[in-house]
Amino acid sequence: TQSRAQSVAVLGAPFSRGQKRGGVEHGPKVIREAGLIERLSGLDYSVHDFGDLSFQHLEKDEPYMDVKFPRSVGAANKMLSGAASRAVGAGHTLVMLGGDHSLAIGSVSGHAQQCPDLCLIWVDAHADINTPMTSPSGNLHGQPVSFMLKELTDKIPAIPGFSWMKPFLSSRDLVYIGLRDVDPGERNILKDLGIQYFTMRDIDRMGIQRVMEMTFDHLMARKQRPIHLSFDIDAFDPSLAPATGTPVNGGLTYREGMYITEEIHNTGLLSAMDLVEVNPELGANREAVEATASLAVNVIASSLGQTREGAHVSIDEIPSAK
Ligand code: B3U
Ligand code: MN
Ligand code: MN
Repeated sequence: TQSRAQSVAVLGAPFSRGQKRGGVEHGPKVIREAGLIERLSGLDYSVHDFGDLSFQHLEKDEPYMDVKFPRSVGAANKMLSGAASRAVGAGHTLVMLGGDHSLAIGSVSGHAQQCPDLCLIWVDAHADINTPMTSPSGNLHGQPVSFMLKELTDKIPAIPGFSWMKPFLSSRDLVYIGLRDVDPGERNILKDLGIQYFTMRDIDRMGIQRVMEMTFDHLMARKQRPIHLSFDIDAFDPSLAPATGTPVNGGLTYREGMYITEEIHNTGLLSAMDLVEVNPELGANREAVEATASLAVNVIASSLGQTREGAHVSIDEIPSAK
């Protein structure tokens, strides 16, 4: 039996208030302009483009403790969570285009409403697991995972805008790949909760093949379950993905990125994914922006079954020479 859904829902989330740099709200637009819909249609999916959510702009949204734009981030994610849940519930594989990474709160929680046993693969230079108390910046794009984890329930203060959600994920159902910029408080949480993570150093040591094997061993040990892939474009080396808010040297190569996503596709279990933090206002020039956006399209296409081996269309035999 083939568990792969034959239809994909694309949902744009033009939102940037999880961090302080403008421009990341234009991510969905440039990723579409790089040919996303055509590429997915070419992979034989029926593609349902749900367009972009329109988030309401709150004039007044004062910080709560150090947390910036709590009501805006909370409301955007509430809306996204509902839309994600409906898309997955309708049988689509969801592709959410960000926007900043605070949006994972909505997409993963909406996905989890339909698939309570999902697991989460977080590909990122950063762990995004600060709590409002450990965050050095107050930016919510550095905190989404902490809001999801049941084990952190009593470490998260009641933030305005977040009363609609409660933690839904166990720390054992999460794996990180690509980490290289982790705050001290975040490292404590990772160690404390025994979260499985692979830094760039681990990839250097073991190779990406072993890392992916260990990822699936960890997540699927007891049973197969739906995968949510949350892919931050800054996981890649800045030479490949320059148009992003917080680039960190020493990132994934193109081939490592393609291997990760091919392996995820090959499980047949991918149920929803995010592609976040493409910021067209931060590329040095048009080429830099286009390279980043087209890399995003390649990540999504590869996650959904585009292979470097070529597609297996059913032809009966190799055409003979006349
Ligand atoms: N860990 C830092 C920096 C950061 C997190 N995510 C991104 N940057 N993209 C923080 O602000 O929490
Ligand atoms: Mn991130
Ligand atoms: Mn990041």
